[in-house]
Amino acid sequence: MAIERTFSIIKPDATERNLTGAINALIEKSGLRIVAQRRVRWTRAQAEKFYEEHKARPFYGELCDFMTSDPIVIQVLQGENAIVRYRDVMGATDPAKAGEGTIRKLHGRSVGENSVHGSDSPASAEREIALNFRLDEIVG
Ligand code: 3AN
Repeated sequence: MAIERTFSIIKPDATERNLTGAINALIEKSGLRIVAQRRVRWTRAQAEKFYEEHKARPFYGELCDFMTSDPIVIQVLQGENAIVRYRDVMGATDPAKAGEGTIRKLHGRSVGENSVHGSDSPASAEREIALNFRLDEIVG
């Protein structure tokens, strides 16, 4: 299995509850390495661009409102099979359906306020990392 990079967001519902450290501990315990990290507040334009594939979905406006409501922590995670592995560490989109011990089961509040984002494919990971980090900010 190849070493991969994936893009992660610790969302506003989690930063607001001071859960950055608790979530990072779960990420690091899984063996994934945090190779870039920055706390930011997205503009509306940044959120709309990031989630443009969901533009037609009914929750798009609400999602962009939420993602700009408080600071977020954006990250690049690195490790073997990192994209699928981080999806496993996060758990299902709906925290009520997420497996025991996953970030969303432990900390998520609802399908919208579900504490973390992780890229869903190699193409998404590449796009999402490029939108948010310069190459020299990622130290593997
Ligand atoms: P995932 O983040 O698990 O890949 P997607 O790609 O289906 O989930 O959805 C992207 C994001 O949109 C989710 N993380 C979630 O925050 C939000 N979202 C998905 N479905 C809903 C919904 N029914 N209502 C509000 N927000 C939603």
